[in-house]
Amino acid sequence: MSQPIQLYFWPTPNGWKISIALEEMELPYELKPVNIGKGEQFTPEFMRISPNNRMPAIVDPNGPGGAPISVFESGAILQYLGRKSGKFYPEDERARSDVEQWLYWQVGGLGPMAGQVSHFVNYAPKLVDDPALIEYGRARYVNELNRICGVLERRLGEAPFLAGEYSIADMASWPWARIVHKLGQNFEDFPKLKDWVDRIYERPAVQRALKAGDELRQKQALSKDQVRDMAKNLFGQTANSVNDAKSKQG
Ligand SMILES: N[C@@H](CCC(=O)N[C@@H](CS)C(=O)NCC(=O)O)C(=O)O
Repeated sequence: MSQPIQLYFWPTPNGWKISIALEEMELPYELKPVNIGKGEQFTPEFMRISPNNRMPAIVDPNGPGGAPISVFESGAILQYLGRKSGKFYPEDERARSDVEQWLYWQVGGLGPMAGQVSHFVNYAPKLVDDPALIEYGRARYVNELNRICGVLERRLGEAPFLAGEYSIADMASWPWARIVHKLGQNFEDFPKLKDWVDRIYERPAVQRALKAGDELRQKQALSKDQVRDMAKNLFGQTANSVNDAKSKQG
């Protein structure tokens, strides 16, 4: 009997990429919550699995050769799961190359840029007293995300899914794309993007993935004090601060 894959997870867009993939691929898994606001990403146990102190990460007890394997970085995890299941990551070289282009585009572009907008829209205003201090950074990332939404809109005018057929590239992009209206963008400007967001939302596996770990999610807007508390763990990290946090947790 194969043991479930352990998914080190917190309910954020990067975490949902992997719970969606596991549900779509029908791979048994168990959630291992990593409360990143409380600093659980710095424990030596977690950092052995994810040296970048970020979730998601997985441990597959039945990895290659039947031995356990751990994988960090959402793109690498999606490729691993796609190869393991033989689903949503085609073997044909042309089709695989299409998937990889859009997957890497997500992990190198959409994800980091949307993440920066989220910082400037959701957190920085509660951390900095003078709004003028954040305006340049906010506008830079909101504009870049707007450009990226334009790329998605053009692509989804040519094909129903990013790589033609539904794939791990859509699973990577969807959790960020579905919230761009909260990140300074207007869905009315991107109707094909909105239609693709809605079509994927309807998928039963996506619904199941959004429910998994839902109880971990903070439902109300965070107060200034809560943001300042989280900020101690999440923002302003340096090499030394990560080493210090790790040794305190160890
Ligand atoms: N490049 C990483 C990004 C993952 C990431 O940024 N995860 C965030 C949550 S969305 C995290 O774990 N943050 C913890 C921290 O900043 O210490 C991936 O694609 O897996």
